[in-house]
Parts: sequence; structure tokens; C-alpha cells
Amino acid sequence: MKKHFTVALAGNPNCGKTCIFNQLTGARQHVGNYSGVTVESKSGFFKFKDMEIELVDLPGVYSLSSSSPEEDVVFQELTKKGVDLILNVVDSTIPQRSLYLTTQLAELHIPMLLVFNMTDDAKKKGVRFDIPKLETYFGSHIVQTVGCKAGGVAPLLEELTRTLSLLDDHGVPMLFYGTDIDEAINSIAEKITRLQIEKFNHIPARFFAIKLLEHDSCVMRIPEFKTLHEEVEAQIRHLLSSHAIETETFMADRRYAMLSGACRDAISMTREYRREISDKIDMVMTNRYIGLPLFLLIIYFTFWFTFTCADPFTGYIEDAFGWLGNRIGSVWGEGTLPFMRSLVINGIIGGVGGVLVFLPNILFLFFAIAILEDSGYMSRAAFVMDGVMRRFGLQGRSFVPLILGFGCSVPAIMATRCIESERDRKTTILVLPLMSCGARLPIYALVIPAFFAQKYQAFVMFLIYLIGVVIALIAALIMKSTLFKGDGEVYLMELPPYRMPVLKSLLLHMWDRGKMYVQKAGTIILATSILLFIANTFPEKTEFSKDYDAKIEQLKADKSLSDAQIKILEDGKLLDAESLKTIRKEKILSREQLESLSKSELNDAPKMVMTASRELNDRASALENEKQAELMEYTISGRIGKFLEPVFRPIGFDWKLTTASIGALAAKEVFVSQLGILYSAGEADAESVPLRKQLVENYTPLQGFCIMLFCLLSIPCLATLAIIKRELNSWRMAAAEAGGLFGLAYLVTLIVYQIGSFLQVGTRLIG
Ligand SMILES: Nc1nc2c(ncn2[C@@H]2O[C@H](COP(=O)(O)OP(=O)(O)OP(=O)(O)O)[C@@H](O)[C@H]2O)c(=O)[nH]1
Ligand SMILES: [Mg+2]
Repeated sequence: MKKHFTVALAGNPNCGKTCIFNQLTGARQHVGNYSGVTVESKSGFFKFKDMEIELVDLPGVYSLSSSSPEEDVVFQELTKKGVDLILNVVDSTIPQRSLYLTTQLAELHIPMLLVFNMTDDAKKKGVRFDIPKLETYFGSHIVQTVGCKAGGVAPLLEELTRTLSLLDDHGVPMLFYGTDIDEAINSIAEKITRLQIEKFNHIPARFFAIKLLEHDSCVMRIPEFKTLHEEVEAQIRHLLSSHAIETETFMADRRYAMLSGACRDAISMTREYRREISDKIDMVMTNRYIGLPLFLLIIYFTFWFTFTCADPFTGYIEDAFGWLGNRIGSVWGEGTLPFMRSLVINGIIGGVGGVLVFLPNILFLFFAIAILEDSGYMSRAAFVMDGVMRRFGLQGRSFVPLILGFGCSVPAIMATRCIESERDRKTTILVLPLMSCGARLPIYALVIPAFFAQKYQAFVMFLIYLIGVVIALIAALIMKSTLFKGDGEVYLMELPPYRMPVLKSLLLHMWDRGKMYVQKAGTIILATSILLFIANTFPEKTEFSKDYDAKIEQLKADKSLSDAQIKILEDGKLLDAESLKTIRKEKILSREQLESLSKSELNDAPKMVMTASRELNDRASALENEKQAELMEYTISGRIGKFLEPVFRPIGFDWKLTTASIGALAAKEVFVSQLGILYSAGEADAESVPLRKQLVENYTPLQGFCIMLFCLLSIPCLATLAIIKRELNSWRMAAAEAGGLFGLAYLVTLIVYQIGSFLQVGTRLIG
């Protein structure tokens, strides 16, 4: 007996396929309350009663044709050999519409099990089903499920195994389209059978005949059917003359007629409940006047949440890494393996730790995005923004991917597959990297609190994101009016009912994303940090322009003397002749100074000596820095940075920022880790100074802003470029994208920095 089965999950978008898939296989594929969450087919395995079942989750589609990439995926997967059973998931709150796909799936003649999902909602809404009747109409068994609840798919599991064990007896009735159309179908089907195409012999010829008569592009493209095109056209012309209506439309009408008959007969509605609540919320959310301001407010709140609420946690992690660095520094003696010690303390803790510090921001961001996705607001946002998007040549549909781009560009670019218009899709993909992704967040989270007072922080963050969005829209407009000219297409936008986000699913989503971030820190960022640390350390300079060490030594000795004086003065012995003599001798205070001191001024003497001591200290650390700078400029990073500095100087970058922005090509977070490494070098023995403080000492707020601007607009990370290449199937496009974005980033930052410097805006600390 057969033990291994392949079962495909097919159904409309947003009917809960992925939820069921996750429940059955224990996987954690992405679920969201809007159409087009799943865009690729995903396989998972599970065992039940000694059956091994491979379950394939498919993107949601409304019909089995091929007008978008995801419909193509479904078509290819279902016509492939080896699918034993289709689990057709039906949203039972809107059965009639969901069952349209069923009529088409039935024509594949693959055994089918109907899964009426969302039965909880259907019950609330008052929909009642006469299951036995529906089973006869559709010739398949029906199971009722609640996909999003643990245990909600238990009946499905039972029925699934029962159906699989009886596969051979399964028969699906056909829908008939009327005498003349069926004649045409049969005539073409006969010819298809005669062609004897091996790869399709598991699917009835009738299915392909229907698809050909419908002019389905996917089937029309199959080379083996080319010889039939003439006959198909003739049949279509003939049918058009007798029905005065396109065959395609006529067949769709037949399906609707059958459906509405069956539904009228077997489904009853008692009241309209859930939709009512949704509609009431939508009267506000999608209102013509307040919809847009509300949307902006929600996005602003998202940033406030990501930023302000996560900040204390960021602080804790920062402290923990600071403590860890100091601890290792004190346990691991300077003498043993100094290179490794410095690699661990400065390279790894400074670099990887510097990035991990921002984990809370990432978690909060993805939590917020998951709320938008699960509540159903995402589609409303797309609806509200449709008008705005159209003004820039795009459509509301481009909007969900753009918002997802705030999380990560890679899945966001994949999500553009739900855009039917090829031109709109290309444009959306190309502007998507301008939506500031989560990987840029650590850069903002580092820079903003360093240079801007607390009350401005959320606003600056909002501003940065807004700049990205505005530039993306302008870029889209330019592309749509040059490269990808074409009229905006009209399409229907689905507004799913609002649902209360399930905390568990939000946390899982956040957890998965957090795990990815930590993994990234532990792999790619760790590797680049080590490489960068090496580049930041070698070659080591041994000959210096001055004898720094001796000078520093001298200053340190002076300082300890002056500290001794303070002690003496403080002990109240300041007037005794001996100490005066010491003070004079060491010239920490000059002789004149001391002798001219009046009685009361003598009381201030400790302060003066203290100032002198501090000055000595400052001079020592200035020399230390100078030495460090000389050392670093000699290294590989220093040389590359110095070489490129003239290019980056006009946008306010020194060589350190220059090397950081080169490192950021691997992953945006590397910008932070490289600064972490550069600014922690030479600090291993001192108490570590938080990176933010170092930034404030070295840069102006204007420079800080330019850092963010440049990182926002510049070349996206390699993963994004790779996915752009894959989705557009062109290396040239990906290369042009990288070049174009670099140029854009440079130009915009140049203008801001130059004008800012000229007007002296942000050249001093704000707040
Ligand atoms: N109330 C209720 N909600 C459900 C049920 N099953 C799924 N959902 C919710 O429906 C939404 C869509 O679920 P998904 O599993 O992403 O739907 P999908 O069919 O995979 O969607 P696409 O990938 O876009 O085709 C999510 O918000 C789920 O939480 C159910 O039985 N009852
Ligand atoms: Mg899905």
C-alpha cells in the first residue's frame, strides 16, 4: 500500500492555508491578515498513522489561470505529476466567492478534500451549511476547521488520512457548460489526447481544452499545444457567433450559476455580524478625510514604539556588553596573547556586541509590523494610500510591500509578486530599498540619541523614514514616466475583516525575526567584524613621528605629582613651608602664582592645582589619541579610508565613517560594528566609553544626520541586491540599482551637508 503522499493546499488569498500548513507540519511560515502573504510554494512533512505526507503550501489565488507570478506558481505546482490530493481551503465566511476556484480545481480531476476554514467566524456571522448537500454538489468530502487555533484542524487530520487511504475510489464530477461548448471542449480534448503528452497524462485532456478555450496564457504558452491554436481560435469564433458573448465569459458565468445555485440551496445566512464591526471601524479608518492623517499617526506611533519603548532595554544590553568587555579585560592579562585579547574585546565585543545592543529595537519593530499585518490594517493602509500612490504612478497594491520594506527588503521584494502589472512591479522593486529596513535601525538608534534630545528623537526617526518614502515616490514617478511607461491598471482591493491579533502569533513572529537578527550578528557580522578588526589593526606601525610613549610617561609622572599636591593641600597643610617648596619646585603652580596668592585665594589653591592636574591629563590623552590616529592611519582600513576620504569629505565623512560605509555593503549593521571597533581600539585597558559618547566628541549633529541619510539611501545590502537580480532576472538591473542608489545617496547627502555647513545648522550640539 502506498505510504508516501503529496498533498497541496490551494485556495483564495487570506483564507488560512498557511495557518493550516503550520498546524499540520509544525512549521512557522509567515501568516498575515491580508491577501498575498505567501508568494512561493513551501513544502513540509508530517507523519500520521504510518502515512508520510508531504504538504505543499501554495500562494492564494482566485482562479486557476496565470496572470500573475503567484498564479503561475499554483498552476505549475498543481499540474505537476505526483499531487495525490488537493486540500482546497475555503473561507467559509464568504463561501460562494471562495468556491469559484473549487469549480476550476475540480477540472484537474485530482482527488480533492474541501476544508471549510474560519468556521468560528462563519458561526458568529450566522452562516449555516448543509454539509451533505454541499458534498454532493462538489463531489468531495468537506471538513470544517479553525485554522488559527490549536486543535482546530484535528478533524481535518482524521479525514485527510481516511481520504488518502481510499484514494482510488475517489471521483470528482465535472461541471458541464452546455451542449455546444462541451462539444468544442470534447473536440479539442480529443486532439489533446491524441498528442499523447507524457508529462500531462495524469491530468484530463478536458482540463487543458477548457483552459485553451479560455485563452489562458499559461496553457497557450505550452509548446506541445501550439498545433491546436488554429482549431481553438476557430471554435472560439464559432461559439462567439452563436452566443454573442466571449467563450471565456460564458464559461465563467456557468460556473457562477452553478455555484450560486448550490450555495442558495445548501448555505443559509442568519445575520451579518463580523462584517458590520469591520465596516464600522472602516468608516473611520478609510474615511476620505481622516484616513490619511490616521495612517500617518499610526506609522508615527509605530516608530515611537520601536524607538522610545525599546530604548531602556537597549541601555541594559549596552551595559551588559560594557561589563563583559571590562571583565574579560581584567581577567585576561595584557601580556597573554595580546592580539587575541584585543580581537575579542575590541573586535568581537565592540563589533558584534555593538550590533546586538539594538536587538530590542528590532524586536519592537517587528512586533509593531506584525500587529499591522495581523489586524487587517495593512490592506486599509494600502486602500487609503491608493490615491497618493497613483499620483506617483504606482498603485495601492505596491503599498503593502513598501510597508513590509520597513522590516526587511528581501521578503518585501518577494511580496511584490502580488502586483499584476509588470511595470508597476518592477518600479516597486527598484524603489523598495529606499524604504528604510530594520538593518538600518541600529544606525539610527546609535546616532539619534547621541545628537538629539529625547523629545526630538522619535521625530528625527520619523523624518528619516519619511525622507526615504518621499524619495522612493519621486523615483517611482520618474521611472513610471520614463522607463516603465504605462497606464495604471484598475484592480480590486480586498479588505479582509479586522481580527484581533493573537499574542502568540505576534510573539512568534517577533521571536523568529529576533532569531534571524542574532544569527546574522553571529555569522555575517561576526565574520566581517573579524575581517575589519584585522584590517583596522594591520600593518602595525612601530616607528612614530614623535616619541609618544616617553612624552605620555612624563605627563603621567607630572600628573601624579600634582595629585600628591592636591592631597597635601587638601589635608590643610597647604601653608606649611615644605609643601610650598614642593609646589614651587615642581612648577605645577608657578612661583609668582603662589606668591601672589592672597589669604583667601590660598583657599582656592586646591582647585587651581586640580585644574592643572586635569590639564595634564587632557594633554596625555590628546597625545594618546594622536598616537592612536597615527597607528590607525597606517593600517589597511586607514589607508583605504584615507585614500577615499577626499571623495567622502564633501559629505561630512572622515576616513572612519568612510570605511564603515564600505563595510556596510555586506550588511547595513556593519556600519555600527565598524565604528564600534574603531572607537574601542586602544581602549582595552581603560574603562570602555560608550560609542555614542565618542561620536558626540568626534562629530557634529549635522554629520550625524548625514550618516543616517547616506546609510538610508545608499547601496542596499548584498542580500537585497541578490533578490533584486532574481526577481527581475537581470544582473544589469541589479548593478544599475546599486550604482544609481550610490549616486543618489551621495548627491543628497552632499547637498544637505554643504547647505547645512554653510548655514551653520547642526554644527553644534542640539538640546
Ligand atoms: N478567525 C479565524 N481566523 C483565521 C482562521 N484561520 C486563519 N485565520 C486568520 O486568517 C488570516 C490569514 O491566514 P493565512 O494562513 O496567512 O492565510 P493564507 O491563506 O495562507 O493567505 P495567503 O498566503 O495570502 O494566500 C490570519 O490573520 C489568520 O490568523 C480561522 O479558522 N479563524
Ligand atoms: Mg499563506
